Amino acid sequence: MAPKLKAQFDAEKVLKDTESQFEMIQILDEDGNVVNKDLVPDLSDEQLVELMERMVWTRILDQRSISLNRQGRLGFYAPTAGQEASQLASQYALEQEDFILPGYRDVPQLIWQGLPLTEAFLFSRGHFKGNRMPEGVNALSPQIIIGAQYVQTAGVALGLKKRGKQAVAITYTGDGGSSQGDFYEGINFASAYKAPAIFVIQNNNYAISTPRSKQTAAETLAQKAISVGIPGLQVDGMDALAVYQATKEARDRAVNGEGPTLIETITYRYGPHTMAGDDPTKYRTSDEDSEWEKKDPLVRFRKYLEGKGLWTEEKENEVIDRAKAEIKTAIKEADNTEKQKVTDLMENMYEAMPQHLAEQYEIYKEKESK
Ligand SMILES: Cc1ncc(C[n+]2csc(CCOP(=O)(O)OP(=O)(O)O)c2C)c(N)n1
Repeated sequence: MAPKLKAQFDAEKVLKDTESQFEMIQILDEDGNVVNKDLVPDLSDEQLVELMERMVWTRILDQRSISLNRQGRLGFYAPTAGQEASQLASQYALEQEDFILPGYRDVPQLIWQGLPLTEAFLFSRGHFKGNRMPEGVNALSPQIIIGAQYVQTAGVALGLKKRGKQAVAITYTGDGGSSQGDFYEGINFASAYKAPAIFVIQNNNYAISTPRSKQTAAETLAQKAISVGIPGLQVDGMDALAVYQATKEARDRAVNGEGPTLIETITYRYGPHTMAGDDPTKYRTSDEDSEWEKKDPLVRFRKYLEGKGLWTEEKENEVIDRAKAEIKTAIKEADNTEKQKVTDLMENMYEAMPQHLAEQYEIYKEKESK
């Protein structure tokens, strides 16, 4: 029997009306043409070039990291190619005093916020030195527990508010992460306290092998913001200008005391989920891959900059050579870093060690001194 409310309340219409508010925001189309003039961010030519340089540099880092991983010279690695606009244009909208709470794929944002590359490689190897942020880099280590960083971000953002800082906490999860309990708890808590937080969902269409279509019945992930009373934006995550502008506006709202924003970036990872062994050909078709490659963030931004006379092949090659040289130096430095000892692990885990570990600590200290 149809619900009695039906006559008064057209559930399908309410749903459709709601969802229609979350259409994907785009500024540059796939050919680098401006399709939304009113939204073009206020960035100087130098800033546009800098953002492109960072994307090119990071694409090279991804290629080299995959190869170093295959040679057994890196540890954990989650590929980033395809997600450069989503990751780097959002980071570009931040200030140095802002806090980043990244997921395991978000090492590039940390690097551009100031984490030295050597340390990023040490993080990949599980070394404690790769899990310590340098002075002046406000960030936590990449989170492995899916969604946990959303709850932590609500707390960090509330802390910033209570201390009267003009700063925000930004966090990233994936489409899979948006199904976790922590996701909802984080956005709800931050909204209730109007904490200066930016919650990014990088929707790269897959949570390992699980497609986005199996994740939720919701038409968009951005619309989840409605349930906690904050704005949600769905943005073309292959469009650096759109990602930058959305994050910039979210940051402005947050520091003005208007509370958090949820941003869903529509993106794609070209590589496997991680280098630990999943095979994307088992869950994606090559046609799907090529459709996304046409949307590539670097290709589109390059065309835009070339149209403005700001980018050349020569310039791109310079960045590629610089990236390769810097990566070579950093991996050597990582190789030359003293190996992690058991006592390092214990010292970095506890402020005050429990008695049974304190005893073991002495035993290891003795062994390591030989
Ligand atoms: C709480 C928790 N459950 C399960 C896992 C195992 N796991 C690691 S990555 C992953 C998929 C995450 O997908 P998504 O959030 O879409 O992020 P993406 O890796 O695509 O960026 C899962 C289930 C985990 N790390 N933490």
